[in-house]
Amino acid sequence: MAVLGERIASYGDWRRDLVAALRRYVERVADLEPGESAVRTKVGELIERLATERVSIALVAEFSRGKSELINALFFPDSRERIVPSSAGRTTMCPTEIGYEAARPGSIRLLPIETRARAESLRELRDFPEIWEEFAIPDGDSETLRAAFAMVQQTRLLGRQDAAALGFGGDDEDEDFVEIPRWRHAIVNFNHPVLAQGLVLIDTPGLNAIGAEPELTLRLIPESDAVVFVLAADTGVTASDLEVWRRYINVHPGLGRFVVLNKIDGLWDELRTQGEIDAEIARQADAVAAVLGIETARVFPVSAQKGLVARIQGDAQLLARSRIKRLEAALASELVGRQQEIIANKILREFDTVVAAQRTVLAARRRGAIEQVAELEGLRGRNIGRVPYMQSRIQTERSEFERGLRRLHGVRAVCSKHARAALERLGSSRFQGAAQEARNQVGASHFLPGLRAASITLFAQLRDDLATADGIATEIGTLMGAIYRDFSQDHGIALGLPALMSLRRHRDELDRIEKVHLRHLGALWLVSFGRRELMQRFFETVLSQVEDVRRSAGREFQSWLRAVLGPLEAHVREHQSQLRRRLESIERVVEAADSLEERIAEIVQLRLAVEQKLEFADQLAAPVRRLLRELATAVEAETA
Ligand SMILES: Nc1nc2c(ncn2[C@@H]2O[C@H](COP(=O)(O)OP(=O)(O)O)[C@@H](O)[C@H]2O)c(=O)[nH]1
Ligand SMILES: [Mg+2]
Repeated sequence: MAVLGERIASYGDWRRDLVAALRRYVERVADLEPGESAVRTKVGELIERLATERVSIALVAEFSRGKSELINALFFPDSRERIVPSSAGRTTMCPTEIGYEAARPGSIRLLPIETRARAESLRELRDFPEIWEEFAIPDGDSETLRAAFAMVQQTRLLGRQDAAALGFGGDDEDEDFVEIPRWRHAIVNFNHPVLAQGLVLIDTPGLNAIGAEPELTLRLIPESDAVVFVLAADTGVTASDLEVWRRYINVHPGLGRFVVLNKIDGLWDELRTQGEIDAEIARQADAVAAVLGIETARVFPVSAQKGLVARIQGDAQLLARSRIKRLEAALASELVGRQQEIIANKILREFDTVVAAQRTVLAARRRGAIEQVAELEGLRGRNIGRVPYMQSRIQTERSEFERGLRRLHGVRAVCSKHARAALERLGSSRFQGAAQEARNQVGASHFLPGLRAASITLFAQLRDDLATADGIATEIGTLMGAIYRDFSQDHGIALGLPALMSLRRHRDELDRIEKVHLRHLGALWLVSFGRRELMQRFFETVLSQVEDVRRSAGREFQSWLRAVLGPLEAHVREHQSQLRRRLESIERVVEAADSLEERIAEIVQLRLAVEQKLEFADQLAAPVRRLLRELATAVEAETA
């Protein structure tokens, strides 16, 4: 298998192993009370995240630059034939997602172009299976698969007016009819090893067929993990290539971008030396980098076609000349490697936090047992005279603790009130209200400034909500931090201070969406001549994206809140029951219900049991930690 395929496969294997290790962890964690249900919930979330993890690559270019051939060469060389049809002319007419979800049968799903007239965004339309046309693709049936791809090429003729209503302007102003794509979006679900590991490819059509599809600019491209922009050596950077670059790629600066200069085999000239050819390729790569305003190192000259042929025929020399491996290595380490590193770090952090919280409760129980044994040992040799003193000391401790608890409950009530206010700010109903208002404004507005104003108001409100929630989080963090400190000083409950939370990331994301949106708005206004349904559809996409940011901010806030308020609760209960046990022990010894030595032995036993649990906790977490840490070092080694 190709390097990239192997890398994706090993990432998939790693995720599967990790999920298995986490499942084993959850199965046995019941033996580890306390706080076991919190652990269970958290680990369940982690498993869910790993299972739905995907690596997506969008290929963007004008038609005929070789996107489809590149997909074949990079991802399907083992199939020994072209999986994605590649030919001269406009082949891909609509954005096509190629991936594999095991939960559904192999198929192609096609969304008719007429759905562009509907108000819902593409994201929402995914939830209406009845409006998609679906054709089965049996496993391993590449014949049917090819037929499915042929459907993606279908077009239809539409009157100029109707075409314009769907966002397509014709090339030739004199024609009465315009040829437009038949489908708006295609999803291919095909059982192939690399796809089954979670790779999703997004093949996009050239500029003409894209028309005014907001989803591509606002979602498909920015939400993919990397974008591969394909140019061809024989055409250089044309005006429309540049348009694609500016409109669809260069607006997303944070994106992992790879620029491919394809078809370098056209420069292989028998009458020239290899040195001359290499110099020519280097010169072209420099020129591309200069025009696009990127570093030459980001330009990958390749021959997709020769790369595919070389792989199929096992021709090592041709493979080297195709230079496909350098592109692959970059994608493997920068894209898959980085993705894996990010996910490993995130999961390690969350797993450790939840496991550590449980561990500190056990450690407190162990310390309590040790102290209690020391206390009882003080009663040896009929030192009964000390009993009233000890009893009153524990009573004092207890009432001090009760005071602390009352303070904790007070602070918690304040925090809860604050938290409710923040969650209300980040809540769905407030957002829906604002969205509806903006929709009405957009619907009523016939002019670009009106649209712009509605958007700006909506973004400003949400930004303000996020800032307010951030402020509230800081306040809660400060209040709880003080309580944590008090409990650790006064009652020896050693807990790490709660982590701070910031919705900075969400605010940045919002800024990014707004920028792209406002920039796109002007361009869209020009091509659609202010057609209301187009503007509305565009706006719906923006809304659904903003809604995602809001939802994610709300979830983040809530899970942070649980992390801040939760652990102390478990410790408080633990501490309370320890105080009660200490008093009980002394009383029972005084009443001679138990002999002192028996009681001491019992508590030593208890301590041993807790120590076993601590050991077991570490053992249980070890396989999960190993998988996560192993990876961190592997990634470091690779980039070194
Ligand atoms: N010489 C040469 N031709 C290529 C190469 N890659 C693709 N092509 C040809 O360019 C045309 C368009 O390729 P295709 O993959 O369909 O382009 P797409 O429209 O970007 O998907 C086809 O005729 C391919 O055979 C290459 O590396 N070298
Ligand atoms: Mg194609």
